[in-house]
Amino acid sequence: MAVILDNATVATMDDSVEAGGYGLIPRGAVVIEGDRILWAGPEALLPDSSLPHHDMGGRLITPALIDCHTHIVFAGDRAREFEMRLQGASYEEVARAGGGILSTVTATRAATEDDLFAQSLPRLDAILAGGAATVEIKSGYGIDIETELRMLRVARRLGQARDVTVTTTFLGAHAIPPDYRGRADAYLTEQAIPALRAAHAQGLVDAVDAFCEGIAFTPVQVARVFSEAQALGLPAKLHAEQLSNLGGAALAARHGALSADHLEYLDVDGVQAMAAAGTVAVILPGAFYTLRETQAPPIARLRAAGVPMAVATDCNPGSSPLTSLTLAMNMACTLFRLTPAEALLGTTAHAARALGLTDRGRIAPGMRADLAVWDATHPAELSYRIGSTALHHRIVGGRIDT
Ligand code: DI6
Ligand code: FE
Repeated sequence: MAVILDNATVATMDDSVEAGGYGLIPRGAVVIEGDRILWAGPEALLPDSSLPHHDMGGRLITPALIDCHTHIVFAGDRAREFEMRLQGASYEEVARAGGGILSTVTATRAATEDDLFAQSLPRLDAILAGGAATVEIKSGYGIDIETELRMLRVARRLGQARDVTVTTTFLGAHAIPPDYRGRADAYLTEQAIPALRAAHAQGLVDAVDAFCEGIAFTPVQVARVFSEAQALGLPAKLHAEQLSNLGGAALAARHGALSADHLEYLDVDGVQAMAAAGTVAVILPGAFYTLRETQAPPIARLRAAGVPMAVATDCNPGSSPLTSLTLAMNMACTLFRLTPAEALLGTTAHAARALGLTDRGRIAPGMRADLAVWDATHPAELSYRIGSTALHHRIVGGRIDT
């Protein structure tokens, strides 16, 4: 049975937003049936106003938010490393000294599946409490076959435990384990690629990512991982140009990747390659902020080239212990000069595209009825607030009051 959500301002994020708006309908209504949107438009034009109504109390309705880049499955924390960095150690120095990602690997390997689930669930809940209904979760703190599979099982379980779509990304090429130091290719051959094959065979993988960086994997090694992903029919993503420029974004674009993420050190060639391939630029201001990075991604160039930009939390224990998408949007505006409309597009329509999902991220007929209802009158308010959320409630798969 269809229902009407009325007495609302509706930010559809429809195609007109590419021209700078929100697809805003001031006295708007949305009609949903089952898990789909049937209709959205001005209240005065409702096709059948005899259907049951839910009064939204004049609130703002947007597509439910999408966090398209997280690492929320991990054990332990890295607060001590935060202290070390504040005393002058760089992220790379901590990593080269065996801390950083590898310290989370030690904690994650030691955790049971239930423990990992219990430690990760509050992070998922925090992201959902900020208005999200789709969350991508990466592996990459196991970096051995058994623990990578365990992380991905936990990610799938998280998706079943809450009203959310979880998509999983295999990130076996995240760091080189201590026993493979100086032998990254052997690690890929003996652990990462077999782990990817096994995880894929068990239905645990939706996409494949890698960390292309001086402290991680070279472009040639990343290309090996991408070839394997391609052989399995899985889309690629890449942590690229976060700390230095290795041409990772162009490599990702050549492999038809859904997205290249971080991009602080992206150059003009990388921008052009992404534009030509339609690769989404996922902007992660939480990591920029936490690492006190000073070089911002080339937002003006990306915008001018028409590269779609997404915004995500990058929630992880090292470089971005952030569970608020609206705070990520705020940082994207204040630190990187995205407009609030671009920031919201970045956590809705463009985030969907960064995950290869075509059924969400905008309010339009046929799309999933994943909506966020906000105590706000204008969508710029979502990017404007710091440290509080205006979320009133989420509607997930058409279920009201979740
Ligand atoms: N870049 C990041 O920002 C995260 N992973 C990556 O490749 C950080 C992961 C961590 O420090 O635990
Ligand atoms: Fe990341």
